[in-house]
Amino acid sequence: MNAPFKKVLIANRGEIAVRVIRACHEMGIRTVAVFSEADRDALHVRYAHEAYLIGPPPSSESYLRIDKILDVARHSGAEAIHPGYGFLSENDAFSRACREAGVVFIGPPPEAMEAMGDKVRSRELMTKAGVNVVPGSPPLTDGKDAVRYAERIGYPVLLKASSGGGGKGMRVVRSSTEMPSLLAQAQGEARSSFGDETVFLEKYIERPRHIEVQVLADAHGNCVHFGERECSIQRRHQKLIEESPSPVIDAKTRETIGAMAVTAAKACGYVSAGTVEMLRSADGSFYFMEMNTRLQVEHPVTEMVYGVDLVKAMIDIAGGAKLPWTQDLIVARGHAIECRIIAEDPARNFMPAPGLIRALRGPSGPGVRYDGGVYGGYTVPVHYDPMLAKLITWGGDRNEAAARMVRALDELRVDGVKTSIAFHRRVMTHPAFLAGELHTGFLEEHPELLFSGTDPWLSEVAVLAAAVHHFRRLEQLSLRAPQAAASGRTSTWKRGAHVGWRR
Ligand code: MV4
Repeated sequence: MNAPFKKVLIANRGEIAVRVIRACHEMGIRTVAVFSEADRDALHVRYAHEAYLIGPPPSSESYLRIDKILDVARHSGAEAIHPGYGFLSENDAFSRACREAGVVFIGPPPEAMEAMGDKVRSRELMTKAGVNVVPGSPPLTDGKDAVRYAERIGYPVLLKASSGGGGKGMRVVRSSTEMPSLLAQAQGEARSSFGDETVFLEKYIERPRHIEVQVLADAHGNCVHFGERECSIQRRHQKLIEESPSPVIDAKTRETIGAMAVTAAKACGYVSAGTVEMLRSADGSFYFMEMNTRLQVEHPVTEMVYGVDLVKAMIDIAGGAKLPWTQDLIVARGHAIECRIIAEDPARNFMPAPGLIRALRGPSGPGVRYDGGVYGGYTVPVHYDPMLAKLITWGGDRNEAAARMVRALDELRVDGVKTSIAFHRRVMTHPAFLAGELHTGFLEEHPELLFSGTDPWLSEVAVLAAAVHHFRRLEQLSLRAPQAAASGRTSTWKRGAHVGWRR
C-alpha cells in the first residue's frame, strides 16, 4: 500500500523518536526531527532527513511547546505528527491544535483523550459500558463523606487523584482514624501536581499484577486487541521489565480481557494504538484501571509476539486506512521480554547517572531486538529521562526468551555511566522471576536484586587477569628455569637474548 504521508514530524527525542523514524523510512516517508539545545548531538537528529532547533533544554521550553512544533510542521511541510510517548503524547490540547492547524495527529482524537484523562469520568464511562471497574466512590467532599464511602467499600481503600497518573496523590487508608490526614495529603498532592484537588476512593487491591491489553482501532469503527503485556516489575511506578504474554494468562482469560479492552476503547471513541491497563488481584479478578492513550514504551514485546509493527499501523490508521485484520487473524507466537536499560544506579535508589558514554556495544544475534537512542561518545543529558535503550528478546517460550536476555545483557557493554544492566541480569536468573511469580511488590519482596554481588563483567576481567598471571608464571617455570637447569654453561647474556629479560 502507498504511504499515507510524504513527510512526518516526530515530536519527541531519544529511542522512541528513532523508533518512529525507522517506521517512516520503511514506509518511504521523509522525516522531520525537532530538538532542543541539549540535543544537538542526539541520535534522532542524525537519523531524520531534516531537523529543527525548537528551544532551550528544559522540555517546557522545547518538546512541550505546541506552538513551536506546529511552526516546524508548517515550515517543513510535514503533513502529520507522531508524538511518541511522554511529552505531548497524551495532551488533548495538542491533538486539538494539530486538527485546527490542518496537521494530522498520529494518535487518538482529543475527545477520547479527555474522556480517559479524567479518572472519575473514565470510571463512570467504563461502568456504563459494562467494563469491570474497582468498587469505588464519586469525588469526595470531606472526611465524613470519605469515611462513609470507605465503610461501604470496606477497608483497605485507596485515595486517588482524578487527574492523577503515575501514583501521584495516592494514599492507602486502612482505618477511619487515618482518613482525615491522608485525605488532606492526597488533596494537597493532587492540587500541586495536577492543579485539581479532586480525589476519590477505590477498594485497595493488595499485591496486584499489572496487566495491560494492547488495542488498535481505526476511524471506521473497527477495533482489535493484541493480547496482554505484564509489567509487574516496577519501582515507584517506573516500569523496568515487561513481557508478553503474561505467565498467568490462558487463552480463555485473554479472550475475556481482550474483549474488555475493546469495549473500553469503543466506549470512548478511540482511534489509533492504545493500552487498557488492568489490575489482576490475587484471586484472579481483573479490574479496569486506566487507558493510556498513546504508544507505550513496552510496545515492542507485543510487536515481537504478534509480528505486527504498531507504529506503521498508527501511521496507516492516521491516514484513514481500515484495519487489515479481524481478531481471528491475530495470532501470538512465542514469548518476548523487555528490559529498560537506564542510566541509573539500582543500588542508590535508582539515582539518575547521566554523563559521557565512553563506549557502547549493542547486542545482536538470534531473537534480539535492540532499540537504542544513544551511541558511544554521546553524553546523556541531565534534562530528560535517562533511558538509554530497550533490550527485547524473543523466544519460543518464556525460558528461551529469558536465557536470550541473559546472553544479550552479557553482550551489551555500556562504558562510562552506571546502568541497570547487572540488575536485569540478576532478575533474569532469579528463581521467583523464572517461576513467573510476579506482582507490583516484587522488588520490595526481593530487595537483594537491587544490589550487585559481583558484576559478571568484573568476574570476566578477573578470570582474564588470573590467566595472564598464570601464563607468566608458566613462562618463568618452563622457559627460564628448565633451560637454565639443562644447560648450566649457557651464559646469562645468551639466555637473556633468547627469552628476554625477566624478573
Ligand atoms: C491501584 C492499586 C491497588 N488498588 N488501585 C498505581 C498507579 C496507577 N496507574 C494505578 N496504581 C495502582 N492502583 C487499586 N484500587 C495499586 C496500584 C499500584 C500499581 C499499579 C500498577 C503498577 C504498579 C503499581 C505499584 C503500586 C501501586
